[in-house]
Amino acid sequence: MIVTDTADKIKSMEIRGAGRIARAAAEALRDHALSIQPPYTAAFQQEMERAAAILVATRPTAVSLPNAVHMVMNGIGKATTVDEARTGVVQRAEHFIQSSQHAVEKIAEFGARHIRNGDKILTHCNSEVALGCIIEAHRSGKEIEVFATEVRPRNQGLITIRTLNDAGIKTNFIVDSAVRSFINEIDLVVVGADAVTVNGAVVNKIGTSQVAHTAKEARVNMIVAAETYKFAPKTVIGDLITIEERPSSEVLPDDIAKTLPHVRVRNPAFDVTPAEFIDLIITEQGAIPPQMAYVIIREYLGWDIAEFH
Ligand code: RI2
Repeated sequence: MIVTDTADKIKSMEIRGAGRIARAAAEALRDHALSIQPPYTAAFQQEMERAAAILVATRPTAVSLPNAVHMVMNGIGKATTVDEARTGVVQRAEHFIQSSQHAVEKIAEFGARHIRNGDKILTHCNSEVALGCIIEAHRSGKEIEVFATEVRPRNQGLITIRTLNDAGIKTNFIVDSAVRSFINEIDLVVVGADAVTVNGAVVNKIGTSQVAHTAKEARVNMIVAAETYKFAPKTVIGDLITIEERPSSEVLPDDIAKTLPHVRVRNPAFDVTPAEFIDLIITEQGAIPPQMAYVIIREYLGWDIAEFH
């Protein structure tokens, strides 16, 4: 079944990156809506809610995932027939996928303008929007050089350096712990986001906050590329972002771990960078200071506080 298949791929990180998992979930809901034949609207809704719950449960941190699912499920609205409900879901899913792709392009365009000719840019992890900004700057003729971290334990830095290499961008590949050694060569840090909270804190791949601290100490600006659907509506009512802790085997092979009974491997996949470490967040609606996250949540995500009760 398409939903469990997509859910498994998101869980195993075969599909990864906050934007990509959101689009994959929208696609899975659309295809599921088209494949089921429930006898009445309530049964359709129930089955779609079951599928939505499976998708949302895959990875807890990237808020793009529940935001996308919420937007698609809103398509059922007040439908009175199964056909109407199905059409609503399909239309919302298509709309989300298209507007997500459009947002990635817009952010690349805006973000590239923050990159100057001759800049050396540091990026951490593999973010399609952060890379979009860097590649667009290169395409527009700016001579730039990138430092990309390895990103233990899943080594997403490898995907980043392949993409940069394919784009013909001069790139340095460094281990995560070498950031401080190179920070004085860096002009700008550009990263993505899995979630942005109402106070402008950015949740992103583990190590991002260390990069941010290092950059601040060296007076290097850090910008975050994040579509509006990466902003977390429920942080307005006090919800916290759950930081996913992934299997210990990603850090230390099980055969070694079992010889070390007193050692517990910790593997949080994300960390939190407070707003004061971030110069700007670039969204498809333009750049905002992180402290303005609330405006994005209220104006662009369309969440009504009443929905939370
Ligand atoms: P885009 C990724 O999470 C990284 O933390 C990356 O910075 C973030 O999602 C945003 O990625 P993971 O799936 O949406 O690698 O910008 O755990 O591609």
